[in-house]
Formats: sequence, structure tokens, C-alpha cells
Amino acid sequence: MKITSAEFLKSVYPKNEYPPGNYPEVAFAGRSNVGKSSLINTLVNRKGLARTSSSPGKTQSINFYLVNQAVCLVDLPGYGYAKVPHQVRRQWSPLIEQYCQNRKTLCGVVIIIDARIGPTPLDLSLIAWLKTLAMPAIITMTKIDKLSKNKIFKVLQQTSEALSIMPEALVPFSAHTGEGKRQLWQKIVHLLDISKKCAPP
Ligand SMILES: Nc1nc2c(ncn2[C@@H]2O[C@H](COP(=O)(O)OP(=O)(O)O)[C@@H](O)[C@H]2O)c(=O)[nH]1
Ligand SMILES: [Mg+2]
Repeated sequence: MKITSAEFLKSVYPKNEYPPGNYPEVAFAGRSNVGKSSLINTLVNRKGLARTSSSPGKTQSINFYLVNQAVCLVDLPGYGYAKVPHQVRRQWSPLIEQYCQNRKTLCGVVIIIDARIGPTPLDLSLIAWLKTLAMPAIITMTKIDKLSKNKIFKVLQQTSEALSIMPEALVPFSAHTGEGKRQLWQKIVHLLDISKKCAPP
């Protein structure tokens, strides 16, 4: 994917309005600190577009980024961080739930899993819930730069078994080396292609 432009559109907090749904959207979800913002920055070749942080639980907003004036990448709040009060956290955050359920222009969700940890119960329940909505999901395993080839192979195997999918369906990724970027874009573009519900205007 050749990136010609990438710009911040809007941060949405509870009770704020979403930006107008003028573009097809792909959202990014995962545990707090898993590397969502870094992954988005890597995808669009911009170091500081999505704000990254080494302290988890910070981003409790939904952030919209417009790429190539054609598609919106949506950084969802991280879930599973223990220090966020339970009613804010609920399952994975009401913000995520409302957005995934109601956003007409949402074409699919990229679920980001830490390759060193594998899928957590919250990851698994989010994946299962998206399935009930018939919302397409792309599963990516990030921070693979921290693992040996052997360990990567093993975690892909285990994760695919846990999710009952083929290991090839998983995208191994690293925001540090850029590995997996091409494959992830391919899957995102495919998702946008097959999703007729929200073709760009
Ligand atoms: N080694 C490694 N560290 C990463 C990778 N992606 C993110 N990180 C680090 O993980 C921390 C959290 O990243 P961030 O993108 O802010 O996570 P978010 O909370 O999910 O948006 C930061 O310290 C990043 O530098 C990766 O692919 N490899
Ligand atoms: Mg973030």
C-alpha cells in the first residue's frame, strides 16, 4: 500500500459524536499497551501520528485517522488494564461495544495480540462477540521482534488452535522491524474490497 497521506481526524470520548461516516473504516483492538498505536503508525509510515505510550490504560478514547483520503483507521481504547475502574472496563469497554455495534461504515476489526503472551480471555471473548455480529476480523500477533523464529512458530500454532483457524490466517507483525506490514495491508485491502456495505462515496 502506497501511503500518500495520513492525518488525524478526531478523538471521540464517551458521549462525543463520531465523525461523519464518509469513509470505510477498519478498527484496531487489543489489550492496553499491546502495540495498537505503534502498529497503526507502522502501517502509515508515520512515527508520531497515533500517540504511543509505555504506560498502559491511557487511551480511553477512539481515535480516527484518515489515510489516502480513502479509508479511516480507528484506534480503539485498550482493554484489560486492571487499574481502570471495573465499571469503566466492563468487558472490553462500552466505547468499543457501541462503536462496533453501531458504526455503519465499519468494515472489520484488526485484533492485535501480543505474540509473547498469546490470546487472553478478553481477546477470545472479543473475537467470539465480533463473530456474533458477523463483523470480519483480522488477527495479528505483534512484537515478534522479541521472539525467536521457533517461538513465533509455536505461538502461531497455539493461537490458531485456540481460535480454530489456520495458522496462515494469522499475521505475525513487528512495529519495530516492519515485518508483516505488507501482509496486514493486503488483508485490510481485501476486507475493504469485499465489504460492499461501505464503499467510499
Ligand atoms: N519490541 C516491540 N515493542 C513494541 C512493538 N509495538 C509496540 N511496542 C512497544 O509497546 C509499548 C506500547 O505501545 P503502544 O503502541 O502505545 O500500545 P497501545 O497502548 O496498544 O496503543 C510501547 O513502549 C511500544 O514501543 C513491537 O512490535 N515490538
Ligand atoms: Mg494507544
